[in-house]
Amino acid sequence: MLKLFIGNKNYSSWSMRPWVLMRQTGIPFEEVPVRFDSFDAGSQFKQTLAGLSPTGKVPVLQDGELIIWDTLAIAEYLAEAFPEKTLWPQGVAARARARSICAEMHAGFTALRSHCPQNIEASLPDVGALIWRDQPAVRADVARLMAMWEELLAQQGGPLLFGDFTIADAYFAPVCMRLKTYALPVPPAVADYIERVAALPGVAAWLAQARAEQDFRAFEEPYRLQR
Ligand SMILES: N[C@@H](CCC(=O)N[C@@H](CS)C(=O)NCC(=O)O)C(=O)O
Repeated sequence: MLKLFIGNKNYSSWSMRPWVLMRQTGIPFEEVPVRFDSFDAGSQFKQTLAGLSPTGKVPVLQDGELIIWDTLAIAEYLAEAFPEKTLWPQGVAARARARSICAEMHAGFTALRSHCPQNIEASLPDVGALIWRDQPAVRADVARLMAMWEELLAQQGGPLLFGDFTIADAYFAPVCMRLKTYALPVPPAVADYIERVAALPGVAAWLAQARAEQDFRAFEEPYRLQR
């Protein structure tokens, strides 16, 4: 049985991607939660991952003796291991496009990621309004996302970025949730896409479990003193 090591569901956007991918597509796996205490070398989190992940980060996928770390590598491994699940879109051009936007997400959108950390159970519209007013780099990240999603939804005809659910939607599911948490402005077609993503059974299951965690970690919450 595949084992997926993940962080707190409320906070860990990288963990959310492969978990949603596997849950939504019915790939069986055992989940191993590794609670965030801190990311210091002596933390329980780092000690649990020592000897498992060379980066000391989650997610990590274990398939027998094989360890796969880093979200993109995990997604590619799953796509190869479960070809019948068509995790990437069908068609060479669509696949190349999907890989491009996942790689763009993997390496980019740093302003959005740092100013609007994942916090599924929170609603922070006032914080979002200040960030929107004061952070041009966040506005630029969101503008790029809107252009990307609007173009894909128009070209592919929806309901998801490449029609049916693919790795690309798993990749952007945490971004959808950030846009909701911080109530950042999005055009109607994108707002509808965000709601469709949030309603996917695999995403909805993650959101419900994230809300049930009720585990306040101050170092993950720059904008709140308590839940
Ligand atoms: N590029 C990595 C990033 C993983 C990552 O940053 N995970 C965070 C949790 S969301 C983590 O484990 N952080 C611990 C640390 O920074 O020491 C991936 O795609 O898996």
